[in-house]
Amino acid sequence: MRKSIILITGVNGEIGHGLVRSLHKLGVSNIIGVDLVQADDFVQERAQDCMIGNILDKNLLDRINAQYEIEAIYHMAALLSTRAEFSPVIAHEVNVDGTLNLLDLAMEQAQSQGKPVTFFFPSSIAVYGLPTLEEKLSAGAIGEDDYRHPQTMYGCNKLYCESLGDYYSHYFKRLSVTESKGRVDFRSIRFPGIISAHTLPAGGTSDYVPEMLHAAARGERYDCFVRQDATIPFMTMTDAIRAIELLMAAPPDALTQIVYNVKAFNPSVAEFLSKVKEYYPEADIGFITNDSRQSIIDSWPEDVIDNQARIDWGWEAIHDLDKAFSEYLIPEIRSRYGNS
Ligand code: AKB
Repeated sequence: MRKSIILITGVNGEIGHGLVRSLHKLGVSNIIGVDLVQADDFVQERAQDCMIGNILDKNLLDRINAQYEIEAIYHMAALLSTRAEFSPVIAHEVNVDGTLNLLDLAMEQAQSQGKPVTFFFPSSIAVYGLPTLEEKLSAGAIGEDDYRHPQTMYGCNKLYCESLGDYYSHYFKRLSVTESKGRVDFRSIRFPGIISAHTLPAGGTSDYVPEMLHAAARGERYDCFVRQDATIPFMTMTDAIRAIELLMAAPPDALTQIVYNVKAFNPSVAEFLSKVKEYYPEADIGFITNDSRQSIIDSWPEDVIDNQARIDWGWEAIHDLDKAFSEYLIPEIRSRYGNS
C-alpha cells in the first residue's frame, strides 16, 4: 500500500519553510519535500523525507506517484519575477511546465485514489499590470478581475497557471467519456510581497523590504533599488501561511473562486524605512534606483481588494504594519541575529 503524504515542492524556499514549520506545529508528520537543493536541517527534522530533484524530471514524479498516496500538494517551486526576467525561457519551463507536471500528478493520483487531491498554487500580484504609474495611483486597490495584463514572464506564468488549475479542476479532457471534474481541487492565492523573519527571498522584485529589514538587523549598509514612494501590498510570512491554511481547510462548496487576493498592509518604502528606524535608528539605508526593477513595481497595484477571501474562507490579516514589527519581525529577527 502507498503511504499517505503531503507533497511540498520548493520545500527549502521561503514559503516552503514557513509551511513546514506550521504544518509540523499542527502535528502533520507525513510531509514529503522536493527541492533542487538539499533541504536544511530545519526542514529535514520536520519532514518525513526530503528528495533532491527537479519538478521537470518526470522519472522523479513517477517515483513519487508509485511510492506515495498524495492527500494534498503545495506547489511552491518557482523562479520569482526578477530572476525570471534574466532567464525567461527557463522561468517558463519551471513555472509553467513544472506546474503542469504537478497538476498531471495530482490528476493521476486522484483518479487512482478515487478521491480529490487538493492542490495549492501560490499566484502573485505580478499577474496584474498597471499601464502607467499615474493609472496605478488612480486605480488604488484592485480586485481579482482587474488589470490582468502581466508585464513580466513570472506574472505571465502565474496567470496562465491559474487557468491551468481551473482547467484541471473543472474541464480536464472534457471530450473524454470519463468524468474528471472535481478530482483536482485547485486553490490559489495571489500573494503580495512577503516578509519573513526567518528567511530571505531570492530573485523577487519585492525583495527590497525584507532585504532592508534584515540588513538593518545585521548592522549592514543597504542600498534600496526602488524609490521611496514605491508602494505595493505586503504581508508577514505568518499571515501568508495562515492564509494558505485557511484556504486549504475551507469546504469546497464555500469557495466561489479558484484564485483570491489577500492583503495586510501596503507601506511606501519611506513608511517602511520609518518603521525600521524606530527599531534600528542607526540603520544605514541608501537609495540607488534600478529603473528596470522600479518599472516592474510601478506596474504592480499599490493595493488589492480581498473581500471575497474574507467572505468565502474567513480571511483576515493578524499583522498590520505596526503589529508586523512589534509582534513578529522584531522579536523573531532579534532571536535570529542575537541582537537586542
Ligand atoms: C516577487 O517579487 O517576484 C514575488 C512576488 C511579489 O510574487 N515576491
